[in-house]
Amino acid sequence: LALAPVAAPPASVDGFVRRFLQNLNFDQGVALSTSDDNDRYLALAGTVRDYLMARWLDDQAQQSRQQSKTVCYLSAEYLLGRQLDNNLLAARLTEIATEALAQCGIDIDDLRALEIEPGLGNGGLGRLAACFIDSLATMSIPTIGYGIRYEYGIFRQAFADGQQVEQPDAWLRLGSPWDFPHPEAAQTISFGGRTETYDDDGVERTRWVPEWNVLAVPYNMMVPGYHNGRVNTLRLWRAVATNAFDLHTFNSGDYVASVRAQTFAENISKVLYPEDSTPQGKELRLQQQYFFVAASIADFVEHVLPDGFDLTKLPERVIFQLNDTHPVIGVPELMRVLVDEKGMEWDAAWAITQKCFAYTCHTLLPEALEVWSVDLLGRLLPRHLEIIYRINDAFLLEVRERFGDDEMLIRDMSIIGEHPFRSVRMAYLATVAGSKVNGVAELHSQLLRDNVLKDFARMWPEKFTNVTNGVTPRRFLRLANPELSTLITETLGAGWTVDLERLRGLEAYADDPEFRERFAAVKAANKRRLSRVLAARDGTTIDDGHLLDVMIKRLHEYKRQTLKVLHIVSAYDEIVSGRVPVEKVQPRTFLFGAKAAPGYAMAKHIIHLINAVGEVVNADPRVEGRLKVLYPSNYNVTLAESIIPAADLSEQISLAGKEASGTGNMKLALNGALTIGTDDGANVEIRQLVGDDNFFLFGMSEPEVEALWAEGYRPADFYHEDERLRRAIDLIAAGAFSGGDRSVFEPLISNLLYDDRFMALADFGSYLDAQERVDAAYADQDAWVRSAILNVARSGFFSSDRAMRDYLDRIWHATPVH
Ligand code: 26W
Repeated sequence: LALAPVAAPPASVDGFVRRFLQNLNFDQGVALSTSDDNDRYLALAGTVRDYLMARWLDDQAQQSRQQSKTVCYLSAEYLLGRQLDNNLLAARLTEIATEALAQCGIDIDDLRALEIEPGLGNGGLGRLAACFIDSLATMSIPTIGYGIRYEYGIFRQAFADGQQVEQPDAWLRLGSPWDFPHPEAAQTISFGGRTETYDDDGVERTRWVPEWNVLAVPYNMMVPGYHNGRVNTLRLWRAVATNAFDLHTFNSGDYVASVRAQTFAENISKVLYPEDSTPQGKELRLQQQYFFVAASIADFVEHVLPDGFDLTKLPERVIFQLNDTHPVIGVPELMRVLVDEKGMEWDAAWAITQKCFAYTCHTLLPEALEVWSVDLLGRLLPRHLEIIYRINDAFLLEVRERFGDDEMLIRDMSIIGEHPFRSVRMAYLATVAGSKVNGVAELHSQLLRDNVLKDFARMWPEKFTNVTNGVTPRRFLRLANPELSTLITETLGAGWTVDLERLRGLEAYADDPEFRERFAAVKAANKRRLSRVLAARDGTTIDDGHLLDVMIKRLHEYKRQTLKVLHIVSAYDEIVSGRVPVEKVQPRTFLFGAKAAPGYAMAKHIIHLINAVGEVVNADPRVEGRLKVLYPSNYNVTLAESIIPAADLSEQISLAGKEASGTGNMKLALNGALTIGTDDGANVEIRQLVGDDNFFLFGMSEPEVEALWAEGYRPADFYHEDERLRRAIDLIAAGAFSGGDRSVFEPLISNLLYDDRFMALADFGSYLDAQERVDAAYADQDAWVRSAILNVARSGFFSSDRAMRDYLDRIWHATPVH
C-alpha cells in the first residue's frame, strides 16, 4: 500500500508533455487533434496541479501532526486573480510548460487568455487577503485561508450609453480546475429555532435547538509558496441542501417544495455582495457570514486538530484573524462550541476565545461599520445573541470598574447600540474579544485610536497596533511586469522577489544614463503592451509620448473620482477656450478603472460623467493628440496587471482621513509610477519613503479637514472664489457633456455645490497646482525617470512579506514550519 502521496511528474519538458497529454486524454476525454482551447487550458491547469499535488498532500498531513501554530485567516472575500501563471511561477514551471506546449503545437498565451479570474472579492480588502495568503505560503507559515466559494463573484461591468450595467459573473461555467470539492469533510450549519436550558448532572446548561440547517462543503484551492516547495490551502465553503432537509419535503410528496428548499439553502453561497463599504444589513449576508465562519471553526477543531486535543491549549495552536467585521460572528460561535458543546466553564472559554481572535479594521467611514439588528440576529442565531449579551454584560461591568458609573460612556461603548434601532456593533464586539486590533496604515491606526475606537484604546492601549498593508511582489512585479523584473534581476540578482528591500540597490543606478534608458524603454514597452490589450478589447489605444495618468479603484465619493474629472474638464476647457495654446499642453491619457456598487446612485452618476466627458474630449479635434480619456469596463485583477506596469502617474486623491490605506498606491509606486496624492492612508508612508521630490503632495491634511468641518464647510464658496473651478462646473452644468441636457448631471452638480461631503471643491485648487507640477516634471524626462526609479527602489517596504512579518511579530506569534 502506497502511504506517501504519488511523487510529482519529472520536471522536464518531456515529463510535462506526457502528463499534459494524459490529462487531455483521460480527464478531458479528447485527443490533442480534436481538442479545443478550453480542453487544453483545463488539461494544462490539471498538469500544473499534478506537479504541486504531492507537496500539498504532505503539507496538509503535516498540519495535523505538527504542534505549531496555524494562522486561520477568516475572510468573506478573496480577490485572487488568475491562477495559472502564478502557479507556474511558484512551481518553477513557466519555461518548461511553454516549451512543452510548443512541442504540442500550442501557444501557451492562447490558453492563458482563457482563464476567467475568480473575482471573489470587491476591492482592497479581498485583494489584500489574496496577497497575504501568497506571502504566508512563501514564508512557510502554516496557514488556512477560510472563505466562501461564491458561485457568482463580483459582477461583470458593461457600459450602455456610458452607464454601468451589471452582468452575472459565471466564473465557474467552463470548469474550475483549481479547486477540489471534499464532500466527505462537509459540516452541517444550523440556523434559527430557539434555546433551552436543561439539567446536565445537576448543572444547568443551555443548548440551541435550531430550526433548519445546510451543508457546508469545502472546496480546497492550492496556495503555492514561491520557489519553496510549500503548498498551503485556501478552503472555500459552498452551501448545499442537507439530505434531511430535502428528504423531508420530498417524502411528503411535494417535489417542487423540495427543490425550493434546495434552492433556498444553496442561495447562501450563490453570490458575492457587491457592496463595498456600505453594509445593507441583509439577512442573507448574515447567513453567509455565519455559514462560513461556523464551518471554518468546526473544520479546524474537528479535522485539523488531532483527535482528543486539549482545547484549553487552543491559543497555542491557532489564531483566527478577522478580516474586518464580516467574520466576527465567529466570536460567539467559538464560545458556543466551547461552552455548550464541550462543556467548558464560561470564564475559561472566554479567556481562550480572547486569545484566539485578532481583528483588522479596514475602514474609517462610520457608515461602513457593520451593525446587525438584534431582531434579525436573534431570529437567525438566538443562542449567539444570548452569548453576545453575556459578553456585553461582563464587558460593561469592567468599564464601570475602570471608569466609574458614567452612563454616557457606557452607552457609547456598549456592544449593543440603541439608535436608530437595537443592534449589535460588530466592530465593538471584535475589539472586546480580540487579543489585538490593528489598522492598515500608520495614519489609519492612529485615527482608530483617536476617534473610532478611542474609548477602547483608553481602556486597553496595548491591544491596539498597526500593520501597514503590503502587496505581493510575485504577482504585481514579477508576473505583471516581466521586463522590469528582468532588468532588476540583471542589475541586482534574483533575491528581490522574496526580499523586496533589496530593491534599494537600484538607488545607485538612478543617475546611471544607461540604466535610465533601459528603465524608460521598459515603461514605454509596457504602455504599448497595454495599448494592444485595450485595442483588442475596446478598440482604444494609448498614443506614444502620452503621460499615462491612472485612477484605478472602486468608485466611491470619498476616493474622489469627481476631483479627477474636474481636472480633466478644466484642462479641456483651458484648451478649447483658447486660454492655453494646445501645443503647450503635455499630452496625457487619463485612464479610469472602477466598478460602482449597483445600489450606489451617486457613484453611478460619476461613472456616467466620466464616460460622457470621455466621449466629448476624445471626439474633439481641438484637443486631438493632447487629451484622451479611457475607461475600460470591468476593471479587475487581470486588467490591473496590464495597467499598473504602464502607468506614469498614480492618482491617490481621497479626502485625508478617509482611505484606510490603499494598496493600488503601493503597486503603482513599485512599478515606477509617481504618485499625486493627499496625505491619506499609506500615501503618507509612501511619501516618507520615496521622498517629497518624488511625490506630488496636495490637499488638506486630516487635521485641516477636521478644522474646516468644525468651522462650517460651504463648498459654494470655493466655487465662487476659483475661476477655473467655476468654469469646469459650469461647463458640466450647462450640458456640454450631455448634448445640452442640463438635467443629466444636475444631481451630481448640486451635490458638489451644496453638500460635497468629501470636500472635492476645497482641494481643487491645490490639486490643479500639483498637476501643473506634474506637467513641468514630466517635461524633464531624465529627472522623471530618475524619480520613477527611486519610487521602485524605495517601495520594498510595501511587500506583503513584510506585512506578514509584522503580523507574526505583533499579533500572531506563529513561526515558519519548513
Ligand atoms: C458591505 C460592508 C463592507 C464594509 C467594509 C464591505 C467591505 C468593507 C471593506 C472594509 C472595504 C474595503 O475594502 N476597505 C479597504 O481595505 C483595503 C485593505 O486594507 C484598504 O487598502 C482600503 O483603504 C480600504 O478602503
